[in-house]
Amino acid sequence: MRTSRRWWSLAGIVVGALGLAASYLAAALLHVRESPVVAVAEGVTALTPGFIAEWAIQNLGTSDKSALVIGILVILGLLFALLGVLGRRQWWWASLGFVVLAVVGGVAVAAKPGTTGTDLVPVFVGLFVWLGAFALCAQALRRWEVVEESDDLGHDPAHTRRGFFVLVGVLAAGTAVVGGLGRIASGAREKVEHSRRLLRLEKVTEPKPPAAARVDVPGVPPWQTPAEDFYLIDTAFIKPTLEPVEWELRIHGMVEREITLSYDDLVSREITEDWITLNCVSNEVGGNLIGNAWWSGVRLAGIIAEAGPKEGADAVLQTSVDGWTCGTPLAALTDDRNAMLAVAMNGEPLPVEHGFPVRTIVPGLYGYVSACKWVVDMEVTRFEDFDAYWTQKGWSEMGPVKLSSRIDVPTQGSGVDAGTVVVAGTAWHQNTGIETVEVSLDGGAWTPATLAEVPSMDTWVQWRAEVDVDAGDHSVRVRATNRDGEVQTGVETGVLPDGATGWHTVGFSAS
Ligand SMILES: Nc1nc2c(c(=O)[nH]1)N[C@H]1C(S)=C(S)[C@@H](COP(=O)(O)O)O[C@H]1N2
Ligand SMILES: [Mo]
Repeated sequence: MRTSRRWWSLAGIVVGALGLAASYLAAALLHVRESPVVAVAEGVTALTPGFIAEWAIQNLGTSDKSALVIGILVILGLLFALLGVLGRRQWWWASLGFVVLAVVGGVAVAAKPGTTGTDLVPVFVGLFVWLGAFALCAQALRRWEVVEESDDLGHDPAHTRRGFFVLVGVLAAGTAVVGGLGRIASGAREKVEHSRRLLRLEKVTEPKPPAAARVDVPGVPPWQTPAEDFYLIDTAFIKPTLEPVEWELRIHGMVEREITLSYDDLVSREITEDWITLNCVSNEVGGNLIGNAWWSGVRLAGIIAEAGPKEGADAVLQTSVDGWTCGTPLAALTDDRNAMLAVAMNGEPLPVEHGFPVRTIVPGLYGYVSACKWVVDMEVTRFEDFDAYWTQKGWSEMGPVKLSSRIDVPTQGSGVDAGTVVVAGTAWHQNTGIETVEVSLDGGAWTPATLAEVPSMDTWVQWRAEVDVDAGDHSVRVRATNRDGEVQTGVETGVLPDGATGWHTVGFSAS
């Protein structure tokens, strides 16, 4: 005897709901803009003929969107029940059905502009849960069937039946918990995004990237990096959601006077603004863990002077609200470079993932020793007295940015027309500045590139050069010289412990 359809469809529904909840939680935690169900809803809207959409808006008013999501959930519920029943014949029919649903969700997510691989993670999480949980249910139901069929008195049918219901109960409870967590995670995020939108930072000005800072070569990234394209590196699985009214920075340790700053205290101070390029120590030669933005904030030199560092202090141990730490040389925060507590990036309050409401920015230091996001604590101390997050994992205590350069055009492995080829890219040595950039074709003589004009020594510098090539395979490499006359080393080292070195080399072929 087969276990009844009813129980298989129940299994389908429970498993389906759990997968949706898991995917919702994953989307909330990863701050994916398009959770799969919402993406499907939007896809349906986009594909809906205008008159139907119009009808929905007229009749359902502003609740048309939730009506659509609810409608999709109801349809999904029916589909899940159907998949459960299909699974009764062949378990893999159900699995195939779940895969098809995941593909629909994945396509809807991928169809949205600007999606990245991360946006698809919730789809995979959901599918993984569907397949795993359905396999468990199918196994429990089969065991029940086998026991009912056999006359073996050693097995108690009531017992195996209970096994299935316990499993269903556990999965349903799991759905409630996972869905609730997703609700909390997305709620906190929505709340902080809302506060962020409402913030008016009156003294913060719009970025005006100088036209002369660009070389006009297609394929070279913009000189000003838009916030949404700015590389993201942190250890936070769940990005902290810190309201400006909750934010407080305590400056203590080896100081004459402890200081505690509120957000209002901070933004009522004099604002400093600057173009500063930030990069990661883990950036490989030629890599893209680097970006340039217009940062607005308050200079740390003044704030630290108010606290009055004591004799012997040489470091500031910074801690973020989620417990990440970094050790910054005290001198870099108090000398005349524009080290700041930044509140805005490219003229807007910091994006949540870039440290809202306040982060540190220090020109000339890699992010891991300076650019603390969601910063809430600064202890003036000595390097010998602490280990920070990355230094205890083998990275160097000091992290000054290394003189570097990168070729963006032509790209590795590309094909170009023989003759004159434009080579272009960027070079950087924040807090020192770039003096010259040179390229070398096929290991030949170094020839100077033309540099675009930058407003300060703290940003990357775009450059372009021309080389003449015959048909065939070629390679071009780049090196920079800084304003102190130091020439970028060609010695190749990896990113550990204090940043990669070597000349970026690109192979291309001309025909
Ligand atoms: N709170 C916190 N701040 C942090 C990090 C982190 O993991 N947690 N990573 C640092 C590193 S290694 C870098 S390179 C920069 C990256 O800043 P971004 O993500 O805004 O580009 O942030 C720094 N600040
Ligand atoms: Mo980094």
